[in-house]
Amino acid sequence: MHKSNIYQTIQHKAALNKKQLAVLIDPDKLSSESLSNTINICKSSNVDFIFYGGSLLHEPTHFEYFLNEIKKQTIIPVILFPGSSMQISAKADGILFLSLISGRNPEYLIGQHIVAAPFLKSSGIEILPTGYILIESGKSTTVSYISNTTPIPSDKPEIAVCTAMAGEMLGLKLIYLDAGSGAQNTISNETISKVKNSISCPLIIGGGINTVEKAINAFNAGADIVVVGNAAEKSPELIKQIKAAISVVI
Ligand code: 1GP
Repeated sequence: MHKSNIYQTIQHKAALNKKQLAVLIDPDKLSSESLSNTINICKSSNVDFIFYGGSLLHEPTHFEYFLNEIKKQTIIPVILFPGSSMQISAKADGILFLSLISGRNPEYLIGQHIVAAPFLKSSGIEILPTGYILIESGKSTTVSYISNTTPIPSDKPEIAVCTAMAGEMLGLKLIYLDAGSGAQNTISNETISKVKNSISCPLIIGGGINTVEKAINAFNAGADIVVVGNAAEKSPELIKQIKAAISVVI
C-alpha cells in the first residue's frame, strides 16, 4: 500500500505560495538515455513532481518499462497523467484523475473513469480528482483531437472561470488549465489570474511553456504548479533554469 501524501503537499505549498514544478514525461517519446538525462536534471534541480503519460500509447511496451525505470532512478513522486484508462499502473505514486470538464464528451467526463475505478481502488495509489480544462492555443492539439472536444476560446476567460468554479463545486480537488502539448500560445495571464481568483483549490498550468519567462509569468499570474513537457525533452537544462528562477524571482 502506498503512503503518499501528494495532495496535502500540493495544498500546503500552494498555501505558502511556494511554486511547484512538474516535468511531464511522455513514454512514447523516450529512450533510456534521454530518460536518465532528464531524471538526473530533475533530481539535481529538486523538481517537485514527475507527471507521466500522453494522449496516445504508440509504443505500448514503453509505458510500464519506463515507469519502472523512473521509479528505480528517483524518489520524486510520479503522478500519472493518463490519456486513457489504459495508462494506469500501481507502480506510480498518484494519478491525476482527470475529468475533461471543458468538453462535452461523456467518455472523458466519466466513461474512462468507470473503467479504471476498480483497478485504481485496489492499487492504493493516491487519487487526485482533477478538473481538466483545455484552452484554445492557436492550433489544433492532439488532446483536443483525440478527446473529440472543443477547447475554450482563449479570449473568453469568463468561460474558463465558470468551468473551474463548477468543477470545484462538484468536488474536484485540483484545476488544470492546459493549452495542450506543444501549444503555440500559452494560457494568458488574464485567464490564469481570473481562474485563480475564483477557486480555492490549487491550480496547474501547462501547454507550450518553453522558456523561463513563460514559466515565471504563469507562476506570477497565479499558477501553483507549472508543467513542462516538450521543452524539457528538447532542452532538459530548462528545468534547472526554471527551478533556479523560482527561488530568485518569486
Ligand atoms: C500538455 O501541459 C502539458 O498536456 C505540457 O505541455 O508539452 O507543451 O510542455 P508541453
